[in-house]
Amino acid sequence: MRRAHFSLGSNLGDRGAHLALGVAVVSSGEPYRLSRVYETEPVGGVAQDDFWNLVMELTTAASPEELLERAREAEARARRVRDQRWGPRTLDVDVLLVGDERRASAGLTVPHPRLYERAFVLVPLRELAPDLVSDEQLARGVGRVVALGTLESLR
Ligand code: PH2
Ligand code: MG
Ligand code: MG
Repeated sequence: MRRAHFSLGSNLGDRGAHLALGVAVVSSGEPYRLSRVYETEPVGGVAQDDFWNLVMELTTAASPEELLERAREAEARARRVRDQRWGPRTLDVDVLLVGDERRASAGLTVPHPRLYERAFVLVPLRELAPDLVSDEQLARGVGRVVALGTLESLR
C-alpha cells in the first residue's frame, strides 16, 4: 500500500456534485482523505468561471495505470467534453503523485509536470501532506485560492 495524490477540479454545472462523483470513482472503495474545497481563479489564460479544487489522498494497492484509468472513468461519468485545452470542464481529475514513482510516458507523467506551478494544487496538497510541499514551493504557486470548507459541508 502507498499514498497516491489526485487533483480534482470543476467549473461547470454543480461543482460540488462533480467533485463528489470524482472522489467516489477514484477511491473505488479504498481509504482516502480530502483537503478542503478551494475556490480558485482559472490558471492558463482561458477566460472562464472560477473552479472548485480539492486534493485527494488515496491509500492504494493500485498501479499508476489503474489510477489513471479511474481518473478517466470519473471524467467520463461527469460527461466531460474535451473541446478546449485548459477550458471549462465539469470534472478534471489529474494524478499528481503515486508514492515515490517517477515516470514520463505518453499517457501519464508522475510527479505531474505542473504540480509545483499552481497554487490550486499546492495549497490543498500541503494541507493534506505537509511533508510533500516546502515553504519555497508553496510561495512559487500562482493563482488566487480561497478555502470554502469541506466538500461535505458544501453539499
Ligand atoms: N485546471 C486546468 C487549467 N486551469 N485553473 C484552476 N483554477 N483550476 C484548475 O483545476 C485548472 C485551472 C487544466 O486542467
Ligand atoms: Mg488539470
Ligand atoms: Mg486533466
